[in-house]
Amino acid sequence: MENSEGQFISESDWQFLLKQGYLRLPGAAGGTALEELRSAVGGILAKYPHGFIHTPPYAHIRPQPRPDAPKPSDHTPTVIIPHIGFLDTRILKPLANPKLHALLQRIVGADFYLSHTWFQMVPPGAGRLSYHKDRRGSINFNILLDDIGPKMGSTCLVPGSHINTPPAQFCMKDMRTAHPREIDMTGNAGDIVFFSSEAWHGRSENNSQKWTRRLFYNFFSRSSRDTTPWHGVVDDAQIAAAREVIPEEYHHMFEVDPARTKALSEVKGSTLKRFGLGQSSSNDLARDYFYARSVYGKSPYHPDWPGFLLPYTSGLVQGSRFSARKYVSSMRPRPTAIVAAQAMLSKLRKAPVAKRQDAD
Ligand SMILES: O=C(O)CCC(=O)C(=O)O
Repeated sequence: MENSEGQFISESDWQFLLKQGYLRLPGAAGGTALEELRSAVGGILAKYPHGFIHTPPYAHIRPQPRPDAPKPSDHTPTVIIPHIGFLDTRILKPLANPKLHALLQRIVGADFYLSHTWFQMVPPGAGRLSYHKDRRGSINFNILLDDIGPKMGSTCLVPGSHINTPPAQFCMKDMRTAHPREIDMTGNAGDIVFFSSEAWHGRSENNSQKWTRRLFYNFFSRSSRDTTPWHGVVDDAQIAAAREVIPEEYHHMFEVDPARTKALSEVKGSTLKRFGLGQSSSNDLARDYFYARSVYGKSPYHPDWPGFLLPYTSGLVQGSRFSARKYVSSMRPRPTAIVAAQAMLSKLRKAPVAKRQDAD
């Protein structure tokens, strides 16, 4: 898993990732690594053939196995196995690679977390997952366990949309339909595909006759999250077993320390910069705008904490400079009016009835 430059990815691949928000690495987990991953997943699927009932990742609830197969009409029509790296630690072995570790550190800074691992198997006929952006300060990669072509249930994404774009709901008439510039994260079994959580992304429909299987790995910068989905859900023995397959100097991936995150999340600078970096802003337009203005095209490094990142940033923010024109011109009047009306309605619904009557 290294290229001719002795790195996990070449400099031109790095530039591509910065600009486009995704990167395909053909065969990076191929050969015996792929065989081992498939064997581990096969053993887990034999035990949990229908996967687990969907549980929000940060609910800190232990997921329960599904008694029956998901149906295409279900809210979650795919077979999902959360925390799969802790069910068979062979799935975590790719993370022991120092070159991969260095790349992840370049993206999510010193002391990053392994936030989440999961497996997803997409049945034939499964529909699309709508476009969205996820919380900031993280990076994902998939390992493809099957050859996956276009419209076979892979992650889909709009290239370059991780920078200078508002949340998808302000920009798309229907977030369930394919964007004109959409690409599918296709490839062969054993390929690794990186994608930014901040790009407009979703999952394409599976129009093929085959189930398609992928492993997901998600990492967070320590200044952007004070916990992980697995914390309090997997037991101590599982964490100890996971640490066994990872060199000691990378054990920070399994260490949760909210006080440290709190210290790292302190930001100095203008009121607007502190507002922009005060919370993960992917669905709040005003905060999102000031975040964008404060970080794009600039160094993400925290001035007071060498090697650590400013909260909610990643190494990818350096990819393009902030452009107010590009940001605002991505918005569409109708979707924006709809989001604004929905926000107003939800505020009214939350207001106490007496207060509303007074106002009337
Ligand atoms: O590939 C998929 O199933 C969608 C992934 C996704 O939306 C995510 O990881 O946030």
